[in-house]
This record gives sequence, C-alpha cells and structure tokens, in this order.
Amino acid sequence: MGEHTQDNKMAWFRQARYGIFIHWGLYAQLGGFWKGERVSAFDGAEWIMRDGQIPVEEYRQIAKEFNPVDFDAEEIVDRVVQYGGKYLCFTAKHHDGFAMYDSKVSDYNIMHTPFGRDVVKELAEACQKRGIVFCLYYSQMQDWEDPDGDGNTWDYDKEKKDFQAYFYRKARPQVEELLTNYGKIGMIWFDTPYDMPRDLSDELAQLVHDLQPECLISGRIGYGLGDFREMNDNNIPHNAFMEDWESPMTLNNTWGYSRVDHHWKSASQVVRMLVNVVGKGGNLLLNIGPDGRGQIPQESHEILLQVGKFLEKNGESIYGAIPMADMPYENQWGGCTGKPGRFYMHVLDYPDEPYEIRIYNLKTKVKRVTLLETGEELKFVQLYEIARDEYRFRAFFPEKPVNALDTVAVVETEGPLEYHDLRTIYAK
Ligand code: FHN
Repeated sequence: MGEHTQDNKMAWFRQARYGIFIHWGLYAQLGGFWKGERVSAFDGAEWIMRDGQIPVEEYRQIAKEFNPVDFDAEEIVDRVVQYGGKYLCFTAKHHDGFAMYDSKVSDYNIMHTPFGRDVVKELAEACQKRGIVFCLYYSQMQDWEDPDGDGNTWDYDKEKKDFQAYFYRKARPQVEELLTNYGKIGMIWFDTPYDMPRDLSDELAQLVHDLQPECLISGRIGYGLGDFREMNDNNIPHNAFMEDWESPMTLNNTWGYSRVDHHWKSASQVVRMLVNVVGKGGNLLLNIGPDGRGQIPQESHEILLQVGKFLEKNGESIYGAIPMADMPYENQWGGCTGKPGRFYMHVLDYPDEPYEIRIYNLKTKVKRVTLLETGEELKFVQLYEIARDEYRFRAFFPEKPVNALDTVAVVETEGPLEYHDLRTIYAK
C-alpha cells in the first residue's frame, strides 16, 4: 500500500467515473401503493412510509412478509459489470430505518423476515469476486422507525425526540457494524444530514476514519467532512468543477421501485449525462430500484445494457477521464472528456453534411484524430486566420455515426490544452 494521501484515497473513485446505486428495502414490496392506493409521487417511492404517514406498527408488518425470492447478488453484480459500472452503492439502511443486513444493534432487519438472508453480505462477496468497489448507503439522521430518529412525527412527538440517544443507540453502532463485518467498503454514502449536530457528524466521520481509513465519505455527511462533493439529486453543474464530485441520478423518477413509474431515460440520454458529468470532472452514480421480488426492472436492465455495450468499446473515453476545464459545454454536437495528451470528442448529435465539427481558438497542436471504436483516422485541419485573430480546428467525420449513442473521436495533442482566449473558445 502506497503513501496515505488524499490523492491515493481518491484514486479508485477518479478512475471509476461511473457507479450503480441500488435503492432496495421494504418499500420495494409496496412499489408506491399502500392499501391499494397510490401514495404521492412527490418524493421517490422509497418515501412511501413518510408520504403516506404509515404508522410504524403497520409498516413493520411488511417485514413479516418480505420474501424477495428472486434476489440473486451474483446476478446483480454480474449485471453491474455488464452495465460498465465500476462501483456499487447499496442502501444498507434507508430513511425507513430497516436494516438490509444482519444487525445485532436492532432487530428491525432483514434476518427477521421470511427471507432471512444478509443481502449486504451477499452483495459484498459478489462485488469482491468481480472487482467492483462495494459501497454502502446509510441514512444517519432520518430514521422513521426509531422514536428518536429524525423524520417520523406521525408516530412520535417531535418535542420528545432525543437525537443523541438515537445516534448512540442505533446509527453509530450500525455504521460500526457495517464497517467491521463486510470487508473493505469503498465509500459510505451518508444522506440528508439536515440539522444533525456538528459534534455527532464529526464523531461519525472519525469512526469511519478509525475503522477503515481508506473508505470515502460522501459529501452528505455535511459540514464539509466528506471526501467529495455530492451534487443535488439529478443535478449536473453548468461548468467543470475542479474538485472531486458525484451526481446521483435516477433512471426514471424514483429511487425505490415504483409499479407505475415508467418515465425511463433512454440509453442515449444516459450516455449524454455520463459525458456531461465526466467532462466536468465528476462521477455519475446511476440508480436501480429492484422490485419486491428482488429483480431489476426489465426496462432498467435493457437501458443499462445498451450503455454497457457503448462503454465496452468506448470506456477509454470515460474511465479515468479528467475534466475539460475550459471547453464549451454548450454546442451543437455533444461534449468532450479529457486525458493527458488527448481529448475525446463525443458526438451525440451527428452533424449534417459536410459532417464537420469545429472548435475555435484551441491553440494546442493536434497530432492525430481517430475514431475510438474503429481506429479510423479522420481528416482535420488547424488554421489561424490573421485578420480575425482566430484559431480554428476542423475535424471531418464519416457520413454515418459509428455508434448511434455517441461517436467518439480521439484527438491527440502536443502537450496540454491551451486556448487563444478563454472568452472566445466555442465549438460548433
Ligand atoms: O431522501 C433521499 C432519497 O430517498 C434518495 O435516497 C436520494 C439519493 O440521493 N437521497 C435523498 C434525497 O436527496
């Protein structure tokens, strides 16, 4: 193991660029419906307990029936590999307070269901076998089952809540279990810190550092204690953000499984998001919500498989890519991702005849332009127009896209990118 620096710690994250989020818990059994009625779709379907103000004693009954017989960790992680994801982040405990693992801290866990299997353990082992970085989501503040956890004001009196008691009784010891019993955890994904007291957040961060010094902490621990910035849900910044960051995204409009949400993003929208995020220096964490039987919805599967096929051939332009700090992010054809000594043009909207793409005021000399999938060399010209004091790079693409999702061209350059005048770089 090399020197323990922040750069070393972040290395896998910066290389990965694309991870798969899995929201799965008791709520998957309900799929957004309670007693035959659809519960508000304002929040994701994983919020059903809170949105439907379901009494804790009634919600608990789901655990008595929870038996997702189709759940197969090996198959799920095989799929993550096929999808091209490099890490998997699983909801060990979401806001409903139900632990999806064998917790000695609270009986409100998956071992006390007809299913009775430790899903976290099965996923951890399956990830380890396939070289997928295993990460865990843990809701540290909200817990709708615990009388002292944040959020449940329909069963419990807000005024009587003792958050500190909850923290020491449940949250802290559960995080300790998760970081002790499941091998190496790549990242612990805390969420909704709201007004969690600073000293307890500090203590939680310290606990993670003590138990697994290399485990990353998501920005949603709050108070800047995370190792990277977590963007808002389904949010991509407008410009490159020159720090470590991640955008968590849904594939439809919910995190937890919903029987009625069919608003799926297409594979081409996902690739577009990926290029957009990675070109600006971030990671995309894309969500799957398995159903009550433990199956990945077929629609998600098909979409993510297409993305995986794209990555199989074009992964070089995504994995380990670096931000294109000053590249124009709004142009007519797509976007760019970078690597030292080269950048990748991702042609998402293919140009019409004469199939030409221009980047203005890129000063760096271009050595070669090739298509990543086929190796075909593309013609290009670089010129400087004296009267307009303007540099022009023009690349000529073939008549037809080599990939309907994204035609990627590798632009090899002499040295790092330099621009004539940052105010005037644009692409068309
Ligand atoms: O409330 C949660 C939500 O259910 C989901 O887990 C997302 C994922 O980023 N985080 C919270 C909302 O931001």
